[in-house]
Amino acid sequence: MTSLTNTVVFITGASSGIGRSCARTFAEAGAKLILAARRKNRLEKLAADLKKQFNTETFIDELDVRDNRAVAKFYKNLPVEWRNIDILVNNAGLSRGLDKLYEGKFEDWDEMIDTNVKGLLYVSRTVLPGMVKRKKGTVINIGSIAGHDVYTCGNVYCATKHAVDALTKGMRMDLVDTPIRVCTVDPGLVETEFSEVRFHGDKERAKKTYQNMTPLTPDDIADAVLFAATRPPHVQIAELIIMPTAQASTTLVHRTQ
Ligand code: NDP
Ligand code: 8X3
Repeated sequence: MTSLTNTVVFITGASSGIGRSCARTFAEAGAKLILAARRKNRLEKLAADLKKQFNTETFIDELDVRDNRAVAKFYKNLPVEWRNIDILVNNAGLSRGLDKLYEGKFEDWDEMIDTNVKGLLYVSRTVLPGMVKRKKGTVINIGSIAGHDVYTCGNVYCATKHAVDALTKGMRMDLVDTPIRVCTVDPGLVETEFSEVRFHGDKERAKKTYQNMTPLTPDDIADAVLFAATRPPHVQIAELIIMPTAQASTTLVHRTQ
């Protein structure tokens, strides 16, 4: 495993779920962390915990990845010693609603497209030029099995994750003449706040997503992200698809009852 000492890792959506687990996993491996999300209070708590547990250096700030000006400002405000980002984890993302397309809500569609597709683009467009200039860097996009498959009422969310898959492939092509590596980690069911967000805060409905089966934990995904990030420089992990053992596709989940 490549050492992560003095490595700067930028994780979007670090206030919860997979992003927060990635922060902890990279902190334990000795990296320095730039953590962004809209809920800054959560980032402050996480940074304090990581300092205490692993003596991790962090730079945290509030960021809404949907706002391209805010993304540019976030980067511009980074102290100079934090600008040389070695690893970018494009994790910020969400689903909203589970409706038939002809009954979908415009605001749900806008939020998913603006976050999962445009947010990932804005952050990548901001960070990649520095990586290209320094001839060093790894980008890890958090896609989904929903980027390979479509399920009933998943229409727009699945479309955004198909877009992440296409953008990952496009990035890899555009960077093939550089040492920069581009990877996508594509999980199936992971128990996080994802379903609660999808169902607009309906905790009972969210819980049912993971009922009578063992879902992945966010740490399972963070492990895979760390693995991809720590291969020797000539090894590019292009894609990792990870599902719970009880899941075979977006539509086939074995439940014990
Ligand atoms: P969580 O809801 O637990 O975490 C989502 C994170 O994204 C939060 O930290 C949230 O922070 C952040 N986020 C959302 N919108 C924005 C925004 N506009 N700007 C900045 N940050 C934002 O869900 P997960 O951890 O599960 O989701 C992480 C990624 O994993 C997503 O891309 C999701 O699509 C993907 N994924 C999840 C799966 C699952 O089953 N859970 C499976 C496959 C993929 P805040 O609200 O503070 O801004
Ligand atoms: C989240 C996984 O199957 O709920 O991306 O769409 S799924």
